[in-house]
Amino acid sequence: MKKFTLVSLLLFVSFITINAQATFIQNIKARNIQNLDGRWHYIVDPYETGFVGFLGKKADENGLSGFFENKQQESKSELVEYDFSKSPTLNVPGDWNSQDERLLFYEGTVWYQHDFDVQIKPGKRYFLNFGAVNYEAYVSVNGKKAGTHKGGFTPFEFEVTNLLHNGNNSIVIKVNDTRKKENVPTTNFDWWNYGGITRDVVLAEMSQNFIRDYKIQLAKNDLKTIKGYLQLDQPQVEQVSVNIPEAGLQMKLTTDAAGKASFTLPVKKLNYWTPEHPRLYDVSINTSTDSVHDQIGFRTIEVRGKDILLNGKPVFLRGISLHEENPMIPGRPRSKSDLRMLLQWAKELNCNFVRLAHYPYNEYMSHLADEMGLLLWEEVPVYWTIDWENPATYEVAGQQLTELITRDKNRASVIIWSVGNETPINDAREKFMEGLANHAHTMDSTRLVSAALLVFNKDSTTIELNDKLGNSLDVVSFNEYYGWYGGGLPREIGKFHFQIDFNKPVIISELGAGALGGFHADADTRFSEEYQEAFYQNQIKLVSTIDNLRGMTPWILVDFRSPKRMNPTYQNYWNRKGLITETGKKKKAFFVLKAFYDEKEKQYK
Ligand code: GCB
Repeated sequence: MKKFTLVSLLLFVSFITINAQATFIQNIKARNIQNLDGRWHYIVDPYETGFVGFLGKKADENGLSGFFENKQQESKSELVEYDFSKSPTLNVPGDWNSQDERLLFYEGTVWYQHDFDVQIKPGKRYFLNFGAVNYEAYVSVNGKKAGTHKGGFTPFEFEVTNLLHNGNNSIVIKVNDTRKKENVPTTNFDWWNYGGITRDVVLAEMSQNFIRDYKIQLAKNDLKTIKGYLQLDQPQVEQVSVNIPEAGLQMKLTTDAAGKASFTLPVKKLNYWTPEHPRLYDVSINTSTDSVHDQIGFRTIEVRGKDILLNGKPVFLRGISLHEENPMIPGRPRSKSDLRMLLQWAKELNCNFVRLAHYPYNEYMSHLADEMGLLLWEEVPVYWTIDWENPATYEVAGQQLTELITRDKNRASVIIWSVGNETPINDAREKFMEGLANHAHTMDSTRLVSAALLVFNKDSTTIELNDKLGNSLDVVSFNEYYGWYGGGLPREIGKFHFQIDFNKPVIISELGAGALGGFHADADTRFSEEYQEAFYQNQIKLVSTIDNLRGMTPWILVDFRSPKRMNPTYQNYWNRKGLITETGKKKKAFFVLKAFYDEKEKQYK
């Protein structure tokens, strides 16, 4: 019998209440914004001197001074042991690791400071929005705390109307990217822990009441109905209109007392969004004081038996996995064109699908995928071992999922929410991840939910998938590396077969082998292009025997930096499983996968 302790009761209570509200304005880039990107001063603070006094008290809670005050020496006798104005600068957006040689392996606190001008308009409200800061952010404006945020890959925002003044203003952010057990991701992961303000920072000028959020999509599995809602910031009854002129749709609505209006619109004529014809429609939403424009594509996605149906038609997901890294910098992408380069490479592989592993990417990515015609798998960093029994960990995982779904729910390209990757099978993890899967389904019933699961050897030739988390997922996906990790050499892959205990569509979310671009040898030689090529040839034969196979996202499009890959001859801190080298050269295996995808494309025409 299980013991019912106070701890498990607390766990149970906290495990059912993920906050479904994100704290940022929908589609911030389409609002009246001032971009604060540029060169920001920075101070590396490994001992937290700018925040914690020598007797251990935190400055902000104890009225002590801290670097958030951005103090300048005022008299020649005054002691001030830092000075942002004389400190060097970093590019924002951008990680610190790739901008200062001394910081390549640095994990800890870095302070950022930036001056900016504002002309305050009476009656307006101001919101400071960050695309992402890895991992913890403490934000102050003109010496006063604006707020804090945890989670390195999703947007957050604070209202700063009362903190700003006309003319020059100063913003200071303490960023800390220390890996911690209770964080999501936790202490161990196979990618670079890029710290810093890695995405855009903008200041939005809004009216007193404004359109805070909206969703406009086809109703679940229904090509004939558009369904949606909009939510005002203040609970107020207001006249609003929603227009999609090119589809001949316009509507006048009144919000309820809570400031919300929901609607259903019968479709007259729509060109549905597909990867081949990624048609986007101009959408505008207007109130008496606010308006917002978006470009939205309309498509349905559903599972029927073993099939995935896009607009009612079976589709095979010709995919590839990605990391959000520009290998040429190398570091986090700093612009939309860096991201476009990655998606362009996926197109050259003849993909119609991309897995954005293992965390939420820059929001430009889903906009680009909408434009370029690529379906997306989006994921939260619930990766490997997580502190499964810790309610605070569950909360921050849930919050990242909420923020991701809130941000990308209007993007036609996004078809799958993934609640994690390669997590061990046990009760606490089951509860944790089931909770996340249910949360994703509740927040968005129009998309599919999946997770990259693990498979195990049932005997020396049978690979079994029987993780019961699969019951909570629409599509079962798993990672397997037979021919690279365990399971012998590429030429031995043929001895395996799969036993999949689910009657659902299957996506192989990872398979892959390492190769150093330009290193040629026979197919038994590790890290040769020939080894990787043979691996792909034999893996394609193996996975093609899976009756339910409806897609795959091999690991990975491009070599990426990882502190876990230390072989000095072949790796040198790069994970070499890319089909493309860090200088953009295609390896032999690239062409093997492309040929398979060309075939699949014909088969599913
Ligand atoms: C995996 C992980 C991925 C790693 C990859 C590898 O299973 O999901 O994050 O980078 O294997 O290269 O080992």
